[in-house]
Amino acid sequence: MGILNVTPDSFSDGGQHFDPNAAIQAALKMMEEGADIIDIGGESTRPGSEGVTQEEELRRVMPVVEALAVHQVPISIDTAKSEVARQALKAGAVVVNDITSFSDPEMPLICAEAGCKVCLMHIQGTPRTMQKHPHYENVVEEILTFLLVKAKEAEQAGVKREDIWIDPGIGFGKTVEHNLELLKDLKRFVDSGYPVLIGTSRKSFIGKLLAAGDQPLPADQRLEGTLATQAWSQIQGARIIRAHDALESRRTIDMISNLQNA
Ligand code: 9MG
Repeated sequence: MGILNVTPDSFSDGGQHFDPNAAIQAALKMMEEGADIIDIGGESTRPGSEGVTQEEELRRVMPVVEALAVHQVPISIDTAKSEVARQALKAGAVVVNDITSFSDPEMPLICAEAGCKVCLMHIQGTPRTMQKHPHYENVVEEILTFLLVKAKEAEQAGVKREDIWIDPGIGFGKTVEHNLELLKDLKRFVDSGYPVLIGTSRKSFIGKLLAAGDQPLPADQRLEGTLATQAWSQIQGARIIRAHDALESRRTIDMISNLQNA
């Protein structure tokens, strides 16, 4: 899943694709490089970021969704707003990536009616507050239980079981140790039977773990760390890898698949 942030301020590529034409070209390039689907987001989820209005989010994403639909690109809409999801689905999106797991009460029905895939992600707090003091008694148990409850709710609203993906939400209200525990025990999520999506690309825990001295590794130097976490996740059974660097991630995934199938 190639990442396309149509925002002025996302954490590692903010502003790069803010112009719709640049965004469309970037998405087409990721498809050429091996992405299977493009995740389009118009609201930054960077730690500390503020939300945007529905109007602004629609203004950012819809021209890109519409253009990519014409190019037959499989589109995931990264939004927590049901109206943004509704319009994107109408324009051709096939996945709703909701980092709040249906905080908008209209979202389940809209997804059920559209018959789209849905990614339910765990977040503690909101992007503005999530990294203040993340706390869990047992991070793996709590997040797995949360996701299973949300998946049941989605099914009760009419989303088909096979259309539900789950995602522990690496970096969303988690310390470095929480992220490592979740990745180490990823099989627990895979064993639920729901396809698992994992998003580690360029995230700050990689920068912190690979820090040079007391300076975290900057986002543009986190590729190797990212690919290591993606390979690990694939080996544990994750099915969807959310990535900025489509070419490098595709090659890593294909190499692991070759080894798995040998
Ligand atoms: C939007 N977004 C940013 N990081 C993400 C992650 O790890 N998972 C999902 N589903 N969405 C994410």
